[in-house]
Formats: sequence, structure tokens, C-alpha cells
Amino acid sequence: MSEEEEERGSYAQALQQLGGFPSPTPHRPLGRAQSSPAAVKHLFTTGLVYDSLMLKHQCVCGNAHIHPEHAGRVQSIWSRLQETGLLGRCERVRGRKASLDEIQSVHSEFHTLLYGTSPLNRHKLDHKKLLGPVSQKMYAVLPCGGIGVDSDTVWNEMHSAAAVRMAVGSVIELAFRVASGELKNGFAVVRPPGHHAEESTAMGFCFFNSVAITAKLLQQKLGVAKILVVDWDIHHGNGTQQAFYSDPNVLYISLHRYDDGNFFPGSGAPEEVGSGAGVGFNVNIAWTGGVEPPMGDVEYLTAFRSVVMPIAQHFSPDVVLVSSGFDAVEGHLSPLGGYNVSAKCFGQLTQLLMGLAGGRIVMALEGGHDLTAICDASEACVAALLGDPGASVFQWPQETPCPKAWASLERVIEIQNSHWSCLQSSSQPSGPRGPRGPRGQSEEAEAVSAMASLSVDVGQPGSDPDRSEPSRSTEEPMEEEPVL
Ligand code: Q9C
Ligand code: ZN
Repeated sequence: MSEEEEERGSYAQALQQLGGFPSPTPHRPLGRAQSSPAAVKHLFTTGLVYDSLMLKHQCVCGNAHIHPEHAGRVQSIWSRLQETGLLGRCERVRGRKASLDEIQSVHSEFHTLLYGTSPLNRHKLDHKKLLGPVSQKMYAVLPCGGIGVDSDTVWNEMHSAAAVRMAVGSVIELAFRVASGELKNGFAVVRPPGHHAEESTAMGFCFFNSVAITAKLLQQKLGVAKILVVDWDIHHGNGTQQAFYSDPNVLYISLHRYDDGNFFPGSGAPEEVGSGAGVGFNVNIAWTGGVEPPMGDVEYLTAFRSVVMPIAQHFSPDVVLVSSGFDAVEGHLSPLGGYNVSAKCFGQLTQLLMGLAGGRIVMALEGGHDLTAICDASEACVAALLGDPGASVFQWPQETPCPKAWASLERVIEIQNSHWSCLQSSSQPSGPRGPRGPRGQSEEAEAVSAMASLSVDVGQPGSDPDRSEPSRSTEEPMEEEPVL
């Protein structure tokens, strides 16, 4: 069977297995169960996907030290999940290479062919589509001796196409199984990352936008109505924002280091709220103010409490996709990071998101290169997905965010509260505001009221006929209690 035939076959099989959305009960993949009745037991648990084909995307210079997005990243994470016993408690999902058609749900045909084909399979394609040796036209020779779009975004003419398609297809497979109710949730250990990849641009380690492609296919093939994409990689996901900028059915919420546009990739201003029907469905929590002090757990948890969760609950998604970069985790220094979020905090953020969409959450690795940090964070997130309470039952932080974080949050609230009535106006004069935090309550009472503020005014799923539309501040009265 040719590669393309193989893909069509597995895709048809996937569609057959998945049926409609949402599935009322978890179900098993019929094809596989029929062909080997005594074999695998499929459990309604966390799915994990990983394939060693992704290891082959490597600069031909052979020096992993000068290319931080290297194969050891996913290898280390996979080993950690094995060693800790987490892998054994999960369902392993088989990855596959995304088809060129699937990739074109987000990317242009030329971009798809340029990065989705290798010299060995390119001859099978219509020659009118590719004009001459693309490598000479599109890639630069790098100082290291390899080739690539830039020193970050390296290309291996023999192996990269298969690897980047495997990364995309792995996220698709996992997400379809979660969206259809076959799996509880999932984590994709994939590389290269994708959230910087735009329709026709590869950049920042990224060629194909796995999460954006997956969201498009969930819409087109499974009819998923509302998708939330949370992007907590330290960099703004310019490609994902672009893919859904005018789409009110995909809410993109990114938390990223912005520094007034001076941090890579430079996009992600809080004023970028979407266009047309999509106005209000793009939320940029754009940290500004450098790294003195660095943003950390308190800042990220406060952002979730005051912005991410209220908007997400109001939106009431059917599926949550997480662009799960771990380069905000402590251990990543400027210029590739600079923040101090703990691995455990990402487990807590995962717990919070699991309260959305009936728990249908699929996380896909994006950036992060400190091996200890990305292993610790992946472990914390997978443990959370499995429902491990551990010592980490979720608790809101007692401290208050640093002044620069406070200012960044006030800015996004000020901009987004005309679209989301669940956001509190931060400029109203009632009560003490600012970095000293809310009211003068005891720590315990504060934690309780913070939890309560999350469940207030978000409505029950299905109870609000207008819930997927951003509301106008003029339509509803201001809230009396400050959220921050
Ligand atoms: N001279 C991810 O984390 N570095 N990508 C730019 C500019 C780009 C990070 C340096 C870092 C990209 C997925
Ligand atoms: Zn990043």
C-alpha cells in the first residue's frame, strides 16, 4: 500500500470508529476490536501519543547543543512518563502522519507541499504544483552548516517532512478519540512544536500548526461546535491566533511574555481581540514588564482566576485544546524564557481546565527546552489528567501578583470586559484595588471567596442561549465584587 493509500485507509477507519459528536457514551474502536477480539482492552482513561519518527527531525550539522528544539526533549518526557508509572496507567494512542489534505485545513498548498513532502515521496505528486528544487529556493544555509528557515527552524530534507506530519497526525488522533468520548483526556508528546506556524510561514521551530489543524478538523469532521484553545507557552501563538481570528467558534486564550512587543514573536497585544464575527474570541494575556521580577505561579494562577476561567466557563467549550509549551517553567532563562512558573503550577492549571468541556481536554507539547523542567511539568500535567490528587489538590495562592502582572491583567480585563460580562471592570472605584489584593480577609476566607467568584455568573452549561457570544458591557450591570 502506498503512503497516501495507507492514510486514506486509516482516516476512513478513524471516521467510521468515531461516529458523530458528542458521543453519549464512551465507545471502543470497532475495527480493532473485531480484528483482534482477545487483544487490547481500551479504557476510558488518559491517552498518550508519541512516535520515534519525530526524533529524526534534526539539523544535519549534528550539534544538538546549538539547536534547543532537539529530539532529546520528547525522548526525555516519554522516559519520564514510563519511569514514573504514569504511562502504564494511560492508554497509548498510535500516532500517524497527517495527510496533506488535513494540513491544508490551515496551511496553503505550497506551504503544505514544501514541508510535507521529502525528495523520496515528492515524485508521486503532480509536478505542476512544485516548481523546481524547493530547498534551494526556500531554505537558508545556516552558520552551523545545516539548512533551515533560520537557526531555530532547521530542516532535514530526508527526515523532517515525516516528523512534522507525525506531530500533526498524533495530535489529531488523540483529539478525535477524546472528542468522541473514547478517551477521557490526553497528552501529546510531540515535536517539532506548531503554534508559531502560520498559513504560509514556518518560524520559531514550527512548520505545521498541529493544534490549529486539529481544531479545524474537529470542526469539519466531527462537527464540534465550540473549541477553546489555551496557549501557555511563554511565546505568543501567532499562527493559532491567525487561524481563528475571525472565528467565533474557536476561542483562543494565550498567556505570554509580551514586553510591549519586544519578545518573540512580537505579536499578541491585548488589543488583538479578533475580527468580524470573531471579535472577543481572541484573548491575549500579554505580560509586560520584563523579568524583574519574573512572572511565576501567583501571576499565572491569578490570570486563570480573573480572566481565563471566567471567560472559558462563559464560552462553555465542547473541547479544550492546550498548546502546552513549558518554556515559562523555572529553568528557562532569557532570552528563551525568563519566568519562574513551577512544574506543579502547570498541574494545577490543568486541573482547572479539566473542569471545562466535560473534561475533554487534549494537551500538546509546544516549546520548552530545559529537560528537567519539561519532564517535571509533563509529569505534573499527566498526573493531573489521570486525576491524581497527591499533595496538590488545587488551592488558590494567598499572595498577590507583582505590580507589573497586575497592570497587565488590568489591561486585558479593561479591553475584554466589553466582550465578556463575566469579567469585572478593574477601574471601578469600589474597594481597595491594586497589588495589595482583595479586601482584608483572612487567608481562608479569601480562598473560599476566590473559589466562589469562579462559580458566580458563569451559568450552567446549556442554560444560557447566548453563551457563546461575547456579551456587551452595556447590556448587563457591573459586578459589585472585585475578582482580583
Ligand atoms: N532572534 C517555541 O517555544 N527565538 N518557539 C527567536 C530571535 C525564537 C520559540 C530568536 C524562539 C521560538 C515553540
Ligand atoms: Zn515557546
